[in-house]
Amino acid sequence: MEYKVKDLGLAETGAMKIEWAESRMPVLMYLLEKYEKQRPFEGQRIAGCLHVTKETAVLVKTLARCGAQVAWSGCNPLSTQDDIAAALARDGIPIFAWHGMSVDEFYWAIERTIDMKPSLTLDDGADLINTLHQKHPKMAREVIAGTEETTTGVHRLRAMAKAGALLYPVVAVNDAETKWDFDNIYGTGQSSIDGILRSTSILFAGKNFVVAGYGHCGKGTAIRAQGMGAHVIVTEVRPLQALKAVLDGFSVMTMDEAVEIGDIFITATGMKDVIVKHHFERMKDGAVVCNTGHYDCELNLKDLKEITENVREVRPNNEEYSLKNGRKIFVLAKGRLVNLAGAEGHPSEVMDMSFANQFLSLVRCAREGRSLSVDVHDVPFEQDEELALLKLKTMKIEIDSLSAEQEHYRDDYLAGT
Ligand code: RBV
Repeated sequence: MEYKVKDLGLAETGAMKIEWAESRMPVLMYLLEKYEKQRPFEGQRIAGCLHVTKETAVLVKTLARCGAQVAWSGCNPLSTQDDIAAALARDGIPIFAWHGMSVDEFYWAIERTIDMKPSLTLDDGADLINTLHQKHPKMAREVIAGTEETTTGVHRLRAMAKAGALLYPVVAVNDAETKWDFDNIYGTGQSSIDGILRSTSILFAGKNFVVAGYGHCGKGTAIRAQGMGAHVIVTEVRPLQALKAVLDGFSVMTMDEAVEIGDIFITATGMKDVIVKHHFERMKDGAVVCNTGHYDCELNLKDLKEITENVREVRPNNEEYSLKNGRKIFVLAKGRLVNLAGAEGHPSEVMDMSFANQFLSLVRCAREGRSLSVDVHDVPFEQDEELALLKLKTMKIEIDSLSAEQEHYRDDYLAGT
């Protein structure tokens, strides 16, 4: 079997972490038990491109135990946990991922997973789908269907579908309520703070914490920073989101204003050039800057380098930029996802729901993929409800249900007052 990881000797540490994650992912474990005998992926070749974390490893092992032949690469050059990659390689998964790979190596790794001629794909950020479409269109036409994990990827795939460029159907796992209303808010919120703390050990209380973008990820990060006593400032371009941030109790202003007072900056927009040269130039001495959006283009680090005299790594994932104006700015995780590069990504409990959605969506792709139109499809509402109920059950929380009489009342338009 072919694989490429940093050090196979790390496998035992990785295996222990995977076991830990399994114990906190009861919904996915329930689905494994339910589907293992049915083997819904018998004969399927699943290529995956998603952060190599302990939670992802649980998903990969679940797919393999349900009959799939799986090949894997990471979806970000800095997010692979080398001990997890080693554990998967030791378990016989063809995995091509290591922390700190170059962009060329990143695409090389994707190509190695494409070597298996996948029948199903799993993406986080659409890089695998994109590579298949650009470099191997003939093979792409033969893929039954795929899934997409994140907001940025779904945006790109919808644009591809609109332009008529999409060659096989894709399920937008990100848009399931049991994914984005939890993973994107509480997962990103906690793991981004985690990444900032591990790379700085900074005090949050009393700091001006600037969040660019008030989507689900920005909101999650804002509420968690506020909970730690920071004064949260939000910057936005969308009037509705800005208004929501105001009524949630945050200060809203332009980035031009925020740069003068911010102590910590985090971008969560999915857009490029959110913080550029004229912003960096006016930041306070000692400002900490990072990103939690999918790609590393939100902070324009090329701009920052142009006004910098010297760069040195002062702690893991923390680079000090000494500016020509005499101030210092600290950039975390080279502007890549601070929660995955600087910490371990979202906690297992929340990935349980995201990856249960991935699993059920892939089962759907394997069974019905050929009859899906070539488009971006939503996760069915029934799947969301089933997973929410399962999650509540594993938490030993019971809820009420409506009586037949109450159901009738809801739909009775003649009821009056
Ligand atoms: N993400 N995965 C993890 N612990 O495996 N953490 C975050 C993990 C995913 C998350 O679902 C999000 O949509 C995506 O990373 C962004 O690339």
